Amino acid sequence: MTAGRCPDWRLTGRPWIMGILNATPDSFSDGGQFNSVERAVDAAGEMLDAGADLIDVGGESTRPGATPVSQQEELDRVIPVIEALAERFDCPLSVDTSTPAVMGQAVAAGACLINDVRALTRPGAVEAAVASGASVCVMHMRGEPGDMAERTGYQDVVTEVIDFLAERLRRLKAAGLPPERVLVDPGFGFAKTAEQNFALLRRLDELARLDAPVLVGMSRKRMIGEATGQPVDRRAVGSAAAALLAVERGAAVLRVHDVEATRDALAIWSAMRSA
Ligand code: PT1
Repeated sequence: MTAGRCPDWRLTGRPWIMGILNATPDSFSDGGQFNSVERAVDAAGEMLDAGADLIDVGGESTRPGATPVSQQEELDRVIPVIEALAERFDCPLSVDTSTPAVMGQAVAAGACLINDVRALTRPGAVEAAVASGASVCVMHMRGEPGDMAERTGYQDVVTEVIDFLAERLRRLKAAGLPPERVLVDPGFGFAKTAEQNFALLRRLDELARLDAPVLVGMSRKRMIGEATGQPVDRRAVGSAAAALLAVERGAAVLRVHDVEATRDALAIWSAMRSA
């Protein structure tokens, strides 16, 4: 029920599908607490039925322009959902947080992966993650969701992202986190223009040469909208296509909303590979 059931991300022969579960008020609240937890459990069940390998639970929106939430609010949103999911399903669970106290409690409640868009840079985050025994995913971004949209000046976005993640890997290794417990993520849509996001996608194989599995999250993001001209609710096909291009370049985990579309795209990839 705890970090013990965390899978070894390297030993699976195929990419993993991580289903996104937003435990934010806009997603699941029009009744009381119990009602919103039940609806989150139902949504997770649907994603698992559709082929998700793990579920990522987040209580803080980190999309561009989002405002921060308090630690207590984050705990109130996320912990009851993780507890309910751990009781109900035996799939691995991930917690999307940058807050040390949330990391510790989420792992105690059943999460085996800490997914931190701030790459464990908050005070106490590295220590909390190491002590938890869980795996961690460290992601590249600049600034905060509220101001990151303006911070897109790079010499070479791909090199800078790789250098940043390599440095975080060294830091985590020094802090005592075994390499098999760390994943890296280029942070699509975090302080990057659409052009920069697609450069990162095209050159993802360079990132995949780091000593860690690569997680990617492009699902329904603005980069998909800019390329397809589609609104956010019609980006499943574009997102699945982007996920497949990432897999072809070495991505190990796909963080997605549209699990069925992603599963079918991966089935084509697997069929081709085994032919
Ligand atoms: C991500 C990610 C995440 N994305 C990881 N965790 C979000 N590891 C939340 C847009 O451009 O990529 N990797 N947790 C969601 N954040 C965004 C960012 C949502 C940009 C939308 C956009 O539309």
